[in-house]
Amino acid sequence: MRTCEKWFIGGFFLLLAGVVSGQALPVIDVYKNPYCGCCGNWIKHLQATGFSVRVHETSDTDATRRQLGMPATYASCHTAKMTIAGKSYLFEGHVPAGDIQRLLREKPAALGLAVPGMPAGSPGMEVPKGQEQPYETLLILPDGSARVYKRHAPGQSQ
Ligand SMILES: [Cu+2]
Repeated sequence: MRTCEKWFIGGFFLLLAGVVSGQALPVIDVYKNPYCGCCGNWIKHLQATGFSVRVHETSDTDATRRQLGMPATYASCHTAKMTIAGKSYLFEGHVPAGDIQRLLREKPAALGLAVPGMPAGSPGMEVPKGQEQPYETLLILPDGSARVYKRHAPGQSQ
């Protein structure tokens, strides 16, 4: 086999692996205000990681958050929902895709993840270097309490 053929076949399988792993990531339903720019940037961040996103526009994100069951204490600009194997998780705010992937692996007994507020430097909230703030991704437990799931240092949004 000539080298170029090997490269071609190798490339094909890499592409196939990419497609398969992309499809393995579940769909995330995102509820956001139509005028929210940083919500749109967070959606792009999810898509770049391989998640499929369905966007639902709402003029009242507080009401949507309440309906979905995310406690208002952890509020941010958008709420998302993902269902895997009959189990649903909620994501509030600018949660890094890497934390969602970890949740998919660990499947904890939890309501979901939240990054309350809109910390500068979180995915979708990109700011010039040096202006990022540290933030935490919280694991929201079924009783509504929270524990730190991941600490994010300034400059590493993932
Ligand atoms: Cu935001």
